[in-house]
Parts: sequence; C-alpha cells; structure tokens
Amino acid sequence: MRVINVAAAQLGPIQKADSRQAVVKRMIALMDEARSKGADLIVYPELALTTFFPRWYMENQAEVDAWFEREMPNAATKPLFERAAHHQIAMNFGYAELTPDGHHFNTSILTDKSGKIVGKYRKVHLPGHSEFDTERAFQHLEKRYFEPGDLGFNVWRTLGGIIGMAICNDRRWPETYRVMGLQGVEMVLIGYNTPSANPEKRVEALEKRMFHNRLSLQAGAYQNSTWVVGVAKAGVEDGHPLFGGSLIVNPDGEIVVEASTEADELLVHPCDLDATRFGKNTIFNFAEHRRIEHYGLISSRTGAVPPPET
Ligand code: CDV
Repeated sequence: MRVINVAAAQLGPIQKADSRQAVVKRMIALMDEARSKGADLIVYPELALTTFFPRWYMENQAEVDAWFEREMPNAATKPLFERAAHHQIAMNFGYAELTPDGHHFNTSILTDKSGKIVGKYRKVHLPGHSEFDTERAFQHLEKRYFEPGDLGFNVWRTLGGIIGMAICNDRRWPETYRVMGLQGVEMVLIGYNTPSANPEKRVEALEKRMFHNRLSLQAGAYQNSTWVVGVAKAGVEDGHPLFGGSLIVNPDGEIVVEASTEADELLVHPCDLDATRFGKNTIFNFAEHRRIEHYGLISSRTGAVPPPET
C-alpha cells in the first residue's frame, strides 16, 4: 500500500472586502484540523486567497492587478507556508499569478512537506469571455484577466506517488486527465469556483450543475485509473452563489467522500495509490489498447467541423 492521507479543504465564501490575511487564517485553521486527523496533503480551491474576482468587470489595470500575487510565498501567505512546514504537511492551492515580466495566469502550486514549491500549473481551459456581456445574468471574465496557461499538464513525483494538477473548468475536458494519464498520474488535484446558476441558461438547476461536476471528476478518475480530488470555494460571495460538493473520487470512479455544506469544511480520506494499478494494468492499459492512429483530430482540430450535407 502507498497511502496518502488527503484533506480536501473546501473554503466557504470570501467577500470582496475580506483581506488575504483573514483568508489565510481560515486556511491555517483547516490545516490544523487536517494535521490533527493525520493528513499528509491538504488541497484548497482555485483562487483560494480572494473572492472570485473574474465576476467583476474592471477596466483599470491597477485595480485588476490588486487581485494578483507577484511572488509566492509572499507576506500574506508566509504564515501558511510556515504552518505547513511545522506540521510537515504538503499543500496545493490556487491563486492569481502576476509574473515579473507582466503575464497574468490562474495558477495552482504544489508543495512538499517542508513547504517547498515542487510543482506549478497554470490553467489551460479559461472559460467565459473578455468583454462586458449584457446578455449574461452575471459576468465571467477569466478570458479578460488571464492568459491561457503556458506550462501544459505536467505531473510530479512527490509524496511517494505521481501527482498532477488542473483548475476548475479544466475538469470538464477529457484531454486534461488523459495527458496526465499518459504520464502515469495517480492523483489529480483540482480546485474550483463554480457558480450555482448558469449565467447563459437561467433555468438550469443546481442539481444539474452538481451532476456535471461529479460526472466530469468521476469520468476523469475512472478513464485514467487515478484518484481525483475536487475542492470547491463555495457559498455566497457578495450576492453571487457558488456551489460546494467538494469530493474525492477513487480510481474506480466512485466518490469516497463528499462535502455537505457551502462553508469551510474538511474531508479526509486515506488514498492508496496502489489502487490505481488494477485499472492501469487492465482495461485502461494504454500501451496495450490505445489506437493513436485514429486520434489525430484531437490535437489538430479545435472546433467541430461536421461533414458536408449531401
Ligand atoms: N472557475 C471556472 O472555471 N468556472 C467554470 C464555470 C464558468 C462553468 C467551471 O467550469 O466550473
């Protein structure tokens, strides 16, 4: 057995007015609880340090940049890194990254148990739009504030296993998991901020949206025989609801734990990485069964092109 005791640390809402220091205090409280439950790794959501700011339309770049981190760790997050090192617990969290040469990414990092950053991922599949959209019930301006990630879908050998990261909308795309699956991934960490309502389809029920969340995470896990840890930022942020439903999925695609609130909530589960072996060696033995001669369109065509009508 190769067990990683994973803590999925769902965060409740973060209001626009909340400081990073206040959020870090909440993250530390969850980390203390995770440590008391024997966790080796704690996983926080996408954009964990602030409210989900892409819902707000901004034209002033200085105002936009105020939501970004110029270095990691920084003054606000140093206490979190120190507590992680003290507890000897690895961590993963998302934040808005502004690089020294002026690039903006929706980023996630993975540390080892000493608090050293061992992996970085930048969100590839940015949802939403880049200009104010009068047709939407509310805005989702990720395409305005971020560039698509430039690092690809890597995996890292750490904590005795092979671990990868993705962020929110990435979880809906099978390519996300498969590229990591082809590197032998054994656990994928995915934070998210998903509105409880669909701004482009007002009749879509919350149940349907949560079904799609589970469907995507469970399919990704099963089809690549990997653990998947999905962690929400949930609850009502300045009048805008985000759903919860943080969960851990085993390599058979089954949910082993799931959050029941939209508040700060911790789920802890022992994840045996050896449980990935069976699927990887049988039905999803890629070397044995994949037929890459038929997959060319996946990497050569972006949009669907139906055949001409006859
Ligand atoms: N933060 C996100 O990427 N949210 C998207 C919403 C816009 C659908 C998601 O896939 O959950």
